Amino acid sequence: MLNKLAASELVLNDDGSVYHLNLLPEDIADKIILVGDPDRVAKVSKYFDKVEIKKNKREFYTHTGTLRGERITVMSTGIGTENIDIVMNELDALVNIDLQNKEFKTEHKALELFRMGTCGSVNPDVQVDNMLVTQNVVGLDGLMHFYQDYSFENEFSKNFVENFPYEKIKPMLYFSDWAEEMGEYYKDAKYHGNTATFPGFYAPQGRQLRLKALDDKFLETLNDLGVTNFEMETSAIYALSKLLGHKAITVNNVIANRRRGEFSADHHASEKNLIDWVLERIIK
Ligand code: R1P
Ligand code: URA
Repeated sequence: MLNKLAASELVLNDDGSVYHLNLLPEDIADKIILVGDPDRVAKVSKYFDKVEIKKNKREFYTHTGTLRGERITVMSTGIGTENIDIVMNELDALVNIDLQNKEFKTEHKALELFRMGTCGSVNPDVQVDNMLVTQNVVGLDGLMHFYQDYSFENEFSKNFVENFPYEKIKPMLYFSDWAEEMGEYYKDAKYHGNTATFPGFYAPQGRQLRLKALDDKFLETLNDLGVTNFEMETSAIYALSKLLGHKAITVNNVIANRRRGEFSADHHASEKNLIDWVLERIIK
C-alpha cells in the first residue's frame, strides 16, 4: 500500500475535516460512545459537565465534552453497517492518519469505542428492558466480505458455521479481542450473549408485514445456533475495530422479545436507563 493517500481516497472538507463525520482530530476524545439514533446524542451529552464541541453532517451528530472531569465523545452512527464502515474509517483517520499530508502516522492510537444501542432478543428467556453485552457477533450483513478476511473459531462460531442452513447468506463471524478487557466495564450486565447483525429490520430480522420472510422458523433457527439477540451495527464495529486496532464493546438494551412478541412498555424510560447504566460504568 502506498503511504500517501490520493485526494479521492481520503476525502476532506474545505476546513480539513473528514468528509462525512465533519470532524477535525481535536474534536474527538479517546473514549467514544456510539449510538444509532441522532436524537440519543443530546440525551447522553446532557449528563456531561460541559459540552465543548457540537458538530453534525447527515446522520452523524457528535458532541464532545467532559464527564466527571474525563474527556468523552458521543456520536450517532445512524442505522446499519454501511454507516459503520464510514464511522470506523473516518474515526481511525482522525487519529492514525496525518490529514494534511495524507500520510499514515508512525505511532498507532487505539480508541475505546462503546456502542450503546437497542436490540431484539431471539431467546425467549432474554427479557426486555435489560442490558445485553455482545461477547461474539455474527455478521449477516455482508460488509466485511469486502475487507481482508478475518474470522475466529470458538465453540459458538464452529457450531454456527457448521449448522447455518441458509446457503444464500454467508455469515461472517467475529469477536472483539477486547471483549474481555472492555467487558470489565460491564461485568454486572444481566446478559452476555451472541449477537447477530442484520442488513435490515424487517425480513432480515424475521419480521413479516405484507411480505414473507425467508423462513417462518428463522428466529428459532438462530436461537438454536446460539444467537441471543440481533441489531444492525455490531459485526462491523467489532470486525473493523479488530482490523484497525481499536477497542470496542457493545451493550444493547433489549427492547423487543421477538419470541414472545413483547416490546418495552416504556422505551423512553428504558433508553434513559441504558444511558445512566453505561455512563455510570465507563466513567467513574
Ligand atoms: C433499528 O431500529 C435500529 O435500532 C438499533 C439497530 O441496531 C438499528 O440501528 O440500534 P440503535 O438503537 O442504536 O439505533
Ligand atoms: N433494533 C433492532 O435492530 N431490532 C429490534 O428488534 C430492536 C431494536
